[in-house]
Amino acid sequence: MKTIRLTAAQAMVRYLASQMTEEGESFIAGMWAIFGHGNVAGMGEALAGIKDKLTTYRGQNEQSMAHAAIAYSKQLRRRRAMAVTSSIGPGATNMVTAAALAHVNRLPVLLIPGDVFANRGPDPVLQQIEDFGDGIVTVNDCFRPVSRYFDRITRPEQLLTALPRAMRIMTDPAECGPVTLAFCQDVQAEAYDYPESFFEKKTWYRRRPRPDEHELRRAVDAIKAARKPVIVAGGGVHFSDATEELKAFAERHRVPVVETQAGKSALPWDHDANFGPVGVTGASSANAVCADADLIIGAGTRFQDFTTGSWALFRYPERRILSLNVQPYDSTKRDAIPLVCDAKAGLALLSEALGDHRFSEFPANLKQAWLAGSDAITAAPKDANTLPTDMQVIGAVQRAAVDNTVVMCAAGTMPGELHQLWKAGRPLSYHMEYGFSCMGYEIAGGLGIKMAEPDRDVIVMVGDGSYMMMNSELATAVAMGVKITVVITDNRGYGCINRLQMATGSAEFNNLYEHTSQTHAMQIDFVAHAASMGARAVKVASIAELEIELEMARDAEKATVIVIDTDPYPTPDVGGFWWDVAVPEVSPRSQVNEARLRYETALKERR
Ligand SMILES: Cc1ncc(C[n+]2csc(CCOP(=O)(O)OP(=O)(O)O)c2C)c(N)n1
Ligand SMILES: [Mg+2]
Repeated sequence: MKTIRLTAAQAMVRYLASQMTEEGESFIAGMWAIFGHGNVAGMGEALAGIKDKLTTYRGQNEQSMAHAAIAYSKQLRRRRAMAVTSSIGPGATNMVTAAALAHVNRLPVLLIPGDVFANRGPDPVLQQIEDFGDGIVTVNDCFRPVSRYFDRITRPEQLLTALPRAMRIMTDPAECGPVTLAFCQDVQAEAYDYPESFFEKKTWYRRRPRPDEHELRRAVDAIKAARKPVIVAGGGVHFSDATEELKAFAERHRVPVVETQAGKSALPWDHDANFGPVGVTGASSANAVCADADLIIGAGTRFQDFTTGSWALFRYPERRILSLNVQPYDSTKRDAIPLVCDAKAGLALLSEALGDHRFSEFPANLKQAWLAGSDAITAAPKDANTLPTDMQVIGAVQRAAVDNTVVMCAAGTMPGELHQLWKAGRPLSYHMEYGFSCMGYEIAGGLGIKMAEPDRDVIVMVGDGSYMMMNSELATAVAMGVKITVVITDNRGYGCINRLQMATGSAEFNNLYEHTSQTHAMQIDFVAHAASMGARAVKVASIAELEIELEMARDAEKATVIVIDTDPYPTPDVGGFWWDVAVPEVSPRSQVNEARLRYETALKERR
């Protein structure tokens, strides 16, 4: 056996650079790195040595670097992924939130935190926590519940089994998620005679599992027995590249489609079968179809509470759920009839098996009524003297959008209102991280999206709160020449949580700055802040100015930040559905008691 003597870190990066996609690109599209003593000598030397084949990027925070990596993969439908390496201790734990985000959203990312010395020579090394009763616990054990595969590399030859397992998880459609390879810092530098064959190019083909024939038959029977089915299209439709099959299915069998946050843009907004966004942040049209449906057909959805209205939305008495999902875990939720398969393959086979079976006409008028209502609230304001609403900001961005625009967001007011109001055209023109809804995903995520699809116009929507939480990858985007447009809606605090607080009967408290314990009124100059990181930054005074600046941003030479003050109180008065947020059972506040009564009534609707 021919061998080659490499350090474990050299072997790791050499292996990663040899893993290919079906399309002939390297699966790992790059490595984000912030070095410390836990990875600079081992991983750092190895990455410098392979930089022609595997590019290393330096961001500003391990969490946001991982956000960029995750967004990159989401935008590419998981075809490629990125890796992130950190030192031990704080650099490592900074990535835990990002790991959880990738875990919830079923997205691949390879996290390589440094770890303590395997040989324990320096015990305790700088930043090592000490467990009094367990000799093998390190901070990296925090990654266990938020990784789909976790391993700790304590000997160089363990890479021979750990790395192929890591690749399998990241390329497996059902088990896809974050992989953490905690890399003991002494081991990174340790040499071993690796078989040369380990570094040969390897292609990872996409698996498209077809349904079991009995499951397929039961699914066909269930659909044929239904009178009013609806398809709930989730993120799996995009991951599987099944948008054409979904459209063909909906047209041929005339089944209405509604879209989750992750599924939005599966069908164009104006397609006859698309009844719009579903659930808590849904359209009246979609929710009416769902309330009436006797068969809910999930297509690549995990049925999270925003989709199901905390399980009160699908309220037809004898309704059943059929869950087409590549992951068995999702396929049997709420006693669903399982159809375990890839969405693209499964929808095509299901359609074939259904033959000419066709349901009655799509419900009339629902969609027109919805669009009339939503168009009214996104229209440019007549009165330029009042503070714009976030809905009007969405309208402006929509009017300024072009065919290849991707609008993205993650947390705050915007995700819900974009889900409701954004008119998505082509697939993946809408990128929402709403599995974890992580404040701080936005700017780094925008960077990742633009790296994945450099030709697309990427618009990041971010609230002032999320911007304040994490913004520093803006400097990275500017430095890397990655041109994104960031729209900051400044309502001076956490507007959406403030409204939720009021809706649950509480007084306004600790959300908007004016309700916090401050002695000097918080005033943040977002333009100066963004400009200090090298971005083009402007503040606009009106919706009309916003539209002009959005056009200018498209032709600008670098990343642009546009700041607009908005009103923290108004929300769409159309669409939407109940969401289960538990209201206190006892309280001296009468408003809380009233909210509790409403809550108890609403709970009775849950199925
Ligand atoms: C990391 C993180 N912390 C807390 C939350 C809970 N949370 C959701 S939205 C929000 C406020 C967002 O404020 P902002 O970005 O200004 O948006 P707004 O609702 O004001 O438009 C908070 C605190 C979260 N989603 N993520
Ligand atoms: Mg805000």
